[in-house]
Amino acid sequence: MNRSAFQKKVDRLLREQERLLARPNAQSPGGNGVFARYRHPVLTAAHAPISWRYDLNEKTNPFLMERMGINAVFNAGAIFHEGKFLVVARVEGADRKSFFAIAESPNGVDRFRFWEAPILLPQTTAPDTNVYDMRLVKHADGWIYGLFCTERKDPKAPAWDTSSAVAQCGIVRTRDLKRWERLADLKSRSPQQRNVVLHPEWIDGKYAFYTRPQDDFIQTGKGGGIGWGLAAKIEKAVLDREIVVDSREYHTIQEVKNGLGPAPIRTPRGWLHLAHGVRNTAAGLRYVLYLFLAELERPWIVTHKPAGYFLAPEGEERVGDVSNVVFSNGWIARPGGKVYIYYASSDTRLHVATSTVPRLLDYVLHTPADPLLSHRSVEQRMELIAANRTLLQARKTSARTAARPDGRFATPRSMR
Ligand code: M1P
Repeated sequence: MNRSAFQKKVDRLLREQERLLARPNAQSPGGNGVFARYRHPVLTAAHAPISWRYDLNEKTNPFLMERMGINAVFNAGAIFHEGKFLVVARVEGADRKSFFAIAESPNGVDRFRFWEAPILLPQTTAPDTNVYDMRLVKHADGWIYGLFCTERKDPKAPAWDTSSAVAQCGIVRTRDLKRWERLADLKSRSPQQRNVVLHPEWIDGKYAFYTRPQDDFIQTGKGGGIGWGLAAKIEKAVLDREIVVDSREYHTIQEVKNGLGPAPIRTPRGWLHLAHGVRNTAAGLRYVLYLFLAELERPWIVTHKPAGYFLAPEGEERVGDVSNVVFSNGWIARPGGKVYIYYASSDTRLHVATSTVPRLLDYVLHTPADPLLSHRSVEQRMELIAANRTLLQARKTSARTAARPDGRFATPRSMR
């Protein structure tokens, strides 16, 4: 039987997508020794299944048009589950609504493929207008939790204001990432909450949360900073008190605001954290990622924090729906120490970078902290230059002694 022109078009769509989904990824050359970037993003709008976007019935869609476009696939929570690398991505439709969908990969760096359908999130009595940025964490209580931002129109906004929203922390839990139970939204004293993360272990028999209290939807007001609070139970979690663990600071990468990324990784030296910092520029806000370390027994005490950013937008990452942004809410540490960092660029696509726990620890333990003053920063650099001067001189001397008897230089081993 001859395939109709319509069927051939469908064949082509499916074939082209298969090619994209099967595309191998490879580490980008170069790098700074702290982490490695990869050549291709791991998820984009084009990775969303054809069946989520097209009506494949010739009778109802004779022109084979994309009926329900996908605008972007970005900020993803991540977990290693039953031998697979899973991410729960923020998928944004052309209608601006975000939703969550799981994609899996056999190796964490390529061949990410969405499960057949997105997550249909159970609702509370106040339906979510929008949801985004889920942090997945396997808690010591045995459940896998997903904490995300739920946004609803601000009921107090005047009639002319159709933009102001109230952001709060929604909570779901699951055992298999297929059936989700919705719990009550987190209650805290802050009028706005985003970037809330569940700590994976009990603290004094309580659930511990990293928060980001704010006065306003966009502006932090007198709030801001990464907060910390305890709740006696998770089913109707209430934080009576929040303390600030990592505050925003004048003339730093987190001058305007900051927020925790994924749940921290337990290491022998402390809890390793990945977070985002935001500063203002003439071109708008700039989001970068930074790392810090906190005490194991008292996770609210930060012990080490390198100056500046760990990862900033680069090349094509700098451009997208919200340009000059990198954001991460998911990473996976494997038993051998390898770390897969899922970060999104410019609210448009998802990338992976890899490193290892020892390497990241070395970075946080031995990179100087922000001295907060330009001349102190120059002094730090002078120390480095002075230490390197001695080493570079020693290299020159050893290269001279390695010179061949005929007076010509032997090629150093490292350059062969
Ligand atoms: O547009 C950049 C990011 O803005 C928000 O992050 P924050 O609350 O820290 O400002 C979030 O909407 C996030 O999803 C988005 O990537």
